[in-house]
Amino acid sequence: MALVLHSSENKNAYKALIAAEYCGVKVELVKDFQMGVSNKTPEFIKMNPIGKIPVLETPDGPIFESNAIARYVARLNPDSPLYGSSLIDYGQIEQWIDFSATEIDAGIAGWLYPRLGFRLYLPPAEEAAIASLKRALGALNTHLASNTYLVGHGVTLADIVMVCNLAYGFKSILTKSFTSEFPHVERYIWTLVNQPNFKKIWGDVKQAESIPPVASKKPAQPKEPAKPKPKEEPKKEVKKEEAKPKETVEEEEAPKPKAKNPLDLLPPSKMVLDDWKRLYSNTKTNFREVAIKGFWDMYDPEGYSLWFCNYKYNDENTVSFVTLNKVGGFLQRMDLARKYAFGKMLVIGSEAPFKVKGLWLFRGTEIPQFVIDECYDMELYEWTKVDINDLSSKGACESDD
Ligand SMILES: N[C@@H](CCC(=O)N[C@@H](CS)C(=O)NCC(=O)O)C(=O)O
Repeated sequence: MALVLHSSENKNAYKALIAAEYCGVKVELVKDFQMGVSNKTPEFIKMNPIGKIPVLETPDGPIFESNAIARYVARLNPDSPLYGSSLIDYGQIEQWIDFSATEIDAGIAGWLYPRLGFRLYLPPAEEAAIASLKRALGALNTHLASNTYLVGHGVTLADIVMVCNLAYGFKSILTKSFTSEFPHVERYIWTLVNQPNFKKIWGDVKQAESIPPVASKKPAQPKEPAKPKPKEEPKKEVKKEEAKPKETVEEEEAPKPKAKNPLDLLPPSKMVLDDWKRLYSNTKTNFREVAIKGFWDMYDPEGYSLWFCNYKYNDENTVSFVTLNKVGGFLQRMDLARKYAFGKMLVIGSEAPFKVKGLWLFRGTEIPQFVIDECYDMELYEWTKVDINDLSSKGACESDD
């Protein structure tokens, strides 16, 4: 008789389903499970007082927590290889299961969930989540440089838990440009998700092509109380997907027709951005006389506009390297506007809190909409258009440079 798993399809349920495949045990998802409904009934709350999925119903009582469920399933078959063949194998399998939960899964969640609106979004918290995830992936990468599997020479429960957490991350937020720093982790996940017992449960795993944008347009203020977690949509017939965040991710994955950038349709300008960039980089001395003068000679206020930006939350800039990373990240993200923009950012002050400000030149007389839409940092700055007829602001541009 099959054991019943109360859950929608998601990475946590998949851990038990994959373990069951390896052990030759029958575990079936409950029919017509509706997230937000089925897990709120008194019967469900009796099985898991916190009302979260998955829950495994066994003849001897229910089990919640996905790793505990996967461990139970793995032990149902005493001959299963999922727990290795020695005490040290067992210890290391448990070690990687815990590492996967506390370092990998927590790091992915810390980066992804605020962006999906499930947690408060704060840029410094995001920086910290990414840094800690990179540290964990770096360690994993080093281990996998000389090991095909986490423990021993075959798949164990540690691989099942790790790959489920990683696969969810790869689908949702860990883009190729992020993961290429960890080539052994890449080799590991793609090898394992293509093994039949994984593939049967996960189907095809496609790596996210972009990082999901921050759900709320307005950045959360530090003192704002945490928003209640949005309720999950009742589940219909959904196959092989993570429960909540997948909708956002799938929308991101849908191929979009490549539209021409509206800025390419603007009337031609006498100012050639690349000429300015070349002049800027080639001017090594007499900057003011050569580059600044050259800029004002070529500037076309009908085809371009200049903008000051001031970081809105300077009082949070208490650690210099975090502030520099934040600005570095912003510049990296603004690379998407390279063809239509030029910017200079400054981190000011020798003591915390550091001030962050900048000056940007954009094609067109307004800040391009695609930049506002695609670079979430834009809303973290106060933007003021430079009035070039106002000599004081013109002077300010020069002194900033
Ligand atoms: N640590 C738990 C996490 C379970 C969990 O967060 N489940 C989510 C869906 S993947 C849930 O049930 N959320 C509903 C809620 O928060 O009320 C496990 O591994 O089973």
